[in-house]
This record gives sequence, C-alpha cells and structure tokens, in this order.
Amino acid sequence: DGTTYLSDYRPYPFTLSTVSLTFRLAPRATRVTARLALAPRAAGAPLHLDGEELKLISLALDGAALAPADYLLTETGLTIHPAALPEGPFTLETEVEIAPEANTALEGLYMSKGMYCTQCEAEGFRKITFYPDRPDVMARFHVRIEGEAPVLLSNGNPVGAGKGWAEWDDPWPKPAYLFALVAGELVATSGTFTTMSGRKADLNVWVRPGDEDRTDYALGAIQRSMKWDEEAFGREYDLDVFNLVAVDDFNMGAMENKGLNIFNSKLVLASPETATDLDYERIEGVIGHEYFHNWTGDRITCRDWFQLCLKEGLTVFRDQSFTSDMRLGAVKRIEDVIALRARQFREDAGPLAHPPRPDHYREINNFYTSTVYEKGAEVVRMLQTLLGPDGFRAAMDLYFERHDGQACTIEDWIKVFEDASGRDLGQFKRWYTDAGTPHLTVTETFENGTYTLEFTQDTKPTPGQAEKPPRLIPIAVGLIGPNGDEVVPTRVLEMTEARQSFAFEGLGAKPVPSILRGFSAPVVLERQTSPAEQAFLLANDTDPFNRWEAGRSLARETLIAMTTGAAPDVEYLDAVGGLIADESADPAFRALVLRLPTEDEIAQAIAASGKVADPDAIHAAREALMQALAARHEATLAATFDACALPGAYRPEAADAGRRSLRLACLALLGTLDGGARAAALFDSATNMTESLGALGLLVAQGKGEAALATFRARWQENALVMDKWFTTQLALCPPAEAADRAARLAEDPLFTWKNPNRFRALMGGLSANHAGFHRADGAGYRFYADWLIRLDPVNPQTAARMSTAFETRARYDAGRQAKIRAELERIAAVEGLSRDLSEMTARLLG
Ligand code: B3K
Ligand code: ZN
Repeated sequence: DGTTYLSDYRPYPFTLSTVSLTFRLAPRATRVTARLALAPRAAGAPLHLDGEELKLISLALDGAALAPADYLLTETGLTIHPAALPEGPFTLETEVEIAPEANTALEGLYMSKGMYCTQCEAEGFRKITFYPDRPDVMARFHVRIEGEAPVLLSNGNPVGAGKGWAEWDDPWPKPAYLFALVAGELVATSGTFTTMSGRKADLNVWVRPGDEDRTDYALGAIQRSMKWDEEAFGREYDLDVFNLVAVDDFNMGAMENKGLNIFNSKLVLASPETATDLDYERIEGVIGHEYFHNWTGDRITCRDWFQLCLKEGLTVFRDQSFTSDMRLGAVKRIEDVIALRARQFREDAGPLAHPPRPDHYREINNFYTSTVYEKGAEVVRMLQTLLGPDGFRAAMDLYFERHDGQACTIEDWIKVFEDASGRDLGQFKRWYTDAGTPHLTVTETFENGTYTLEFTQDTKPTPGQAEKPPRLIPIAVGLIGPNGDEVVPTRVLEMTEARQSFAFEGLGAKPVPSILRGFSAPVVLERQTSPAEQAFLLANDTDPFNRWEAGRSLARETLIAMTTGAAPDVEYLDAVGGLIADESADPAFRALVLRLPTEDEIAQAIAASGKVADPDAIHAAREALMQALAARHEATLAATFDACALPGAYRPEAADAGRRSLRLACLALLGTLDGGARAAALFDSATNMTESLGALGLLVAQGKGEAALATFRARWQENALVMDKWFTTQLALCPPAEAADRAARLAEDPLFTWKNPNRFRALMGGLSANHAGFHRADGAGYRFYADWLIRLDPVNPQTAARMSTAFETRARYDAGRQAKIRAELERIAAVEGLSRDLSEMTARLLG
C-alpha cells in the first residue's frame, strides 16, 4: 500500500562522488542536465534513480545515448538494467524539462512572485532531476545556472559569474535534500563574520526590492548564531559565504540548505512597526535553528528519514539553548513547555501518536511533527540532564569527531553517549522508539525525619504499540521547608522501574516537594496536593519553572472545576495577586503567570481525566476566571499596566519585551471591566506592532473590534505579513459563536489569496485556534474547514495534510461533535484523487 518500513532499509548499491548540474531557467520549460559520477558497490545491481513529473529529454552513459531497451521509465523513476552498466565507474548524463511556474505544491523548483526557488527536503529533488534522492547518498555538487535574473544563487562558494550565468561549487558532500537554487531580482543586506580560527565569511540576507528596510535584525541574528555555536559547541562555519533568502510562498518555516538557507519571509522581515516581540524572538530562534543545522544536519546528516529526529530534535535543542542564552532562560523554558504540551502532548494523546523515531510511513512530509521536533529536543535535554553539562559536551564533541561527513542513525547517536559516559543507555532508547506521554503519579510519606517519594509510571497504549515498558525518567527534585527555605537542593532521581521509591533522610520537618524541576522529563505529573501547597510553591519555589507550574496547575484545576459550576478558587486568586506587583520577579515571568491556560489545554486536561470536554463551558469558565481575577486585583493591574509603559524607541530585547508582555496581560484582564476602553486607547496610540496587534485582539475579544479592524486593514493592506496577522487575530479571538461565519466571510475577501500558505494558515489556523468557535456544536466550523482542505489538496497537498491535524482531538468531545468530525474526515477521505499526504492523514485520523 505504498508504506515504507525502517526494517526495509538497504544501502544504495552505487557510490556517487560528484554531481554536475546545469539549469537553463525558464518559467514553463526549465532544462536541467545532470552528470553523475557513479560506481557500483557490487556487480549486478540495477541502477534506480528517483524522478517524478520530469520530461526526459536525453539519457547517456559515458557519452553514448542509451537505447530504450536499456532502461525502464515509470511515474516514480528511471531504472537502468544491470546489463547496460559497466563493471567499474561510469558517468550518467540526463537532461530533463520541468515547469516551475506550474508547480503550486511548492516542492522541487517553483516560482514565488517571479522568483525561482527550491524546496527539496524531504523528497523534492526528484522533481528536479533523476537522482538517488535519499539522504545516505552524499556527493559533491557543482552547479551552473543560466537565466535572466540578476541574482543566481546555489550552495557552497561562488566560483564564477557573468551576464546571464553563475557557477557554484560546494566542497562538502551532501545529500540532495540540501540542494538549493534561487534566482530572481533580489537585494542583499550584507555583513561579515570572522570565525574563531580567523576565516572570514560574507553574509547576505536576500529579499525582494522594497523589503530591505526590514533585514537588519536577521543579519544580526546570523552573526549571533555563528558566535554562539563556536562558544557553546566549538562549531565553526565552513564556507566563504552564507546566503539567506526570504521567500513569500513557502510551505513551512525555513530550510537549512548548505550555505543557502531559504526562509519564509515571515521569519526574516522585521521592523518595530510590522513585527511583534514574538516575531523577533522566533526570527532569531529559527535563524539560529537553520544555521545550527550546518553541523547537526548538513555535516552530519540522517541515514534515512526514520532518523529525522537525529537532526531535528538535536537542532531544536540547540536553538532552544541559544534563545535561552540570548534572552531569559527561565522564561524560555516555560514557553517551550507550554508549546510542548499544546502540540506534542496533544499529538501523543490522539490517533496521530508516533515515536520520535517512527518505523513506518506513507508520506514522510507528514512526520515533520511536534513529536519529532519538540519531543526529540526533550530527549536530548534528558541526555544532558543525565550526563551533566560537561559530560554532555564531551559526548557532543565525540559525535562531531566520529561522524563528521556521515549519514547516521539513532543507534550511532546513542552509542556516542554510551561511549562518552560509560553508561548503558539501552532503556533510555525507548524514548526514541516508544510513543505516548508517560503519566507519573507520586505519593509521599514522612517518618522519623525521612521523607519518601514513591513514583509510578504508566503510558497508555498508542496506535500500533499496546505494551509500554518502563522508561528511564530523570526526575529533578528539590525540597522546601515549611518556612519557605530550600532544605534539599535539586537532585536528579533516575527512575527505571514501573514503581520506585526515593528517600531523603535527616529532615527536621515534613517538606513540600518541588518535583520535575525545569520540566526534567516530558511526562504528565499527577500528584494529590492542596491549593494551599500550590500557592506556597508559587510563592516560594526556587526553581522558576516549578514556581510557574504551581500557578499553572492551580489555574487549570480551578478552571476545570468552574466548567461544572464551581466558583473561582480564592487561594488561586490571592496567589496570583501576590505576584502581579512583585517587583522582584521578572515582568516576563509575571506575564506568564497571569496568562491563563488555553481552552485547548483545559479540554485536553478534562479528556485526560476521562471526562467529556464541553467547549462552550470551557470558554465560559475561562472568561469568568479572567473577570474574577480582574475584579479582585483591579487596582494592582491598572497600576502595573501604567508602570510597564516604556518611553522611548522600541527595542526588541527580552527585557523590554517582557514589560510589554506584562502590560498586555494586565490589559487582557482589565478589558473585562473597562469594556475595552484601555485597549482602544492603546490601539490608537501604539507605535509598535506588539501593542497595536495586542490591543486589536483584545478589542475583538470584547466584540468591539470592527472599527479597529477596518483601520488596521486600511493601513496595512499592502503588507502581506501584517495582513496575515489581521486574518488570524480576528478569527482566533472573536466571540466563538461568530467565528465560523466570520471565517466564511473572510474567505470571500479579495485579500484571501489562498494558494499562499501563510495566508491559508492565517485563516484556517485562526479559526482552529478559536477553540469553542471551531468546535461549534452545529459543526459549521468543521464543515468550512474540511471544504477548504479538499480545495487546497490538489494544489498543495503538504499544507493541506499538515492542517488536517486540527481534527486530531476528536475523541475529547461529546458524541455529537465526534460524529460530525468523523463525517467530515470521511468526506475528505472519499475525494477522488486525494493526495497521498492527505489520505494518509485522514486514514490515521479515522483510526
Ligand atoms: N528541515 C526543514 C524542514 C523540512 C520540511 C519538509 N516537509 C526545516 C527545519 O527543520 O529546519
Ligand atoms: Zn530543523
């Protein structure tokens, strides 16, 4: 049925040393010639080259044309019969024709606003030329581009250029998925970086003319990334030039092509007027991510796509560490855990659950998931926790030394950590091979000065994996005495059994435990505790993550109780009050404490406890809790709102961003009392996008956004990235009852250019982010959403498939909603000619 299995892996029977490519660019008929220097590893194997949607023009072996009887051409590639192949090395030359202008899937060579651009990961290179399109075939690339565009870019170093042509040579062997080509009318913002060994690299941020006033931040982020990787990992840049290109039509965030990173323009372009604080943070983080791939992905790559988390989990871990060092580490950790729970725990709890290293797939593009990326990063973080910072760094050094230039597996990776630490990591490996989020329950006893914690771990079955043997879980624990002093500093307990106890001796009084500090493992911690104890930790824990976590679980629990009619928990209301004005706590941290769990998170928690999630009740509970917080702390909130105003020019630095974040968090609560008056004033006076968009969203949430939405649109209609925000904000935050109708109205807007992935995601993502709106009981949200997936699929299957994950939470809801979602999924699945991408997703979603 077209499924690929890890167990079927076989090495490629040929070696490929060099590739010489020539592109003669034309929108409707680009010619690509490829000369591959091949040699058989063993006699008798046929030569298979992948190739899709290619028109074969010519085919020659060692200069002689091949006869039709020598090869077989199919929809998926070209196979040359063994009898037609020489025993030793040979050169194969192909010429094909492709039509970049007709490529709406944005995979392979395509066009975006007149500019040629490629996206090859995972299997897009086969849409450019016939090639062994698999990551374990690494070759040196030489590229010649002929075309009218003034700027012609490819990987590696420039080795020649003239009017209408340019040549590039990449000295580092690489798999085809890292190939890139860009051609167009582009302008660069340039700088340099001198590496720790004194090698100078030219840096260019390429954008379309008109966008060059929003590139400075990206250039600085490249320089900071290069410096950080030298300091944190001893990794140096290895080419004469580093090019980064911004493109408006892109299926995801960015791509780490060797020496030529290609970015979604939303992750490059920034100015105070057009980008929010969150945009700035993401731009820096993703620029770091793609740059760090130069070593973890490019120099050392993956043997096959099942090993994707080898490069992605590790590189996310690296970019998280980078942001943590550039900004506020504690705040970054909390943000990452919020995102992990919102996306990965959600994925793990539903029909799409899969291990960080899956063992089968139909369409690999469907596995660029939160589990591979974010959980993959958590697994690397646990290795760091288990080995300590120095042990971890030593293992990383060994990894780079041992595997530079290779295509590796998770087994290679684990072996490096075993060799560097002398430990057996066999049990730890389950984190890579087993799906699902372990639930950790804990009970405590205190007797004769000995405090004992007993843990039980349990992981529910996931699709295809019924049995879940215990994993090695690092549990960072500290103990706080009754007076608020820490009596036992952080210690990492290593849990290996299904049930296991750990004792702390010599204590004068029963302590309050701070468990899973820093979120030391990606598990759900379940502990019977009192609101008073959580309030105590929120006030006293020395671990900032657990301090926030105490407030978060209090909020979650009171919200859950409120969905069935309880009043807001007073202990929670008071504990938060103490923090709002606490000048000793960082503003960004206080903002995080003030921000309530999302409705989706509450629904997930309710479902995890075996109950049915009611989207309307959850929405009402959250609104009521915001009102209760505001009513109880109005004066403090108003004073904090005023005190956080920042005079002077906007700066994207973390300290300022934290103050703006706290200011907007106060405003969100105050809006429930002042009818949006403060938000309206802020919207009128704002000089940066963070406050402008924040205020707009709050007005929309109050049902008072229409005038501001019109003003905003009139001002920004020429700026696509800002208009994306306009679409998303009004859908995500409008009163739920109107979300589906608003979405339908917006889909008629001439600005809804749905073939652009950013715009499509802005509208559909805005709707699905409106939890109660998307899950409107009559199914209008589901129907609208499914209609558009069906419409997008033939145009851009990758993005359609990705967006279908909005339906992964079906099982949380009542029978009526479940049936409506199922019906929509069945309707999609029945579409004739549905893509492999979306049909795999609907099949898994239907279970
Ligand atoms: N490696 C790319 C993702 C490619 C996605 C292909 N569907 C970006 C990144 O993770 O850095
Ligand atoms: Zn990546």
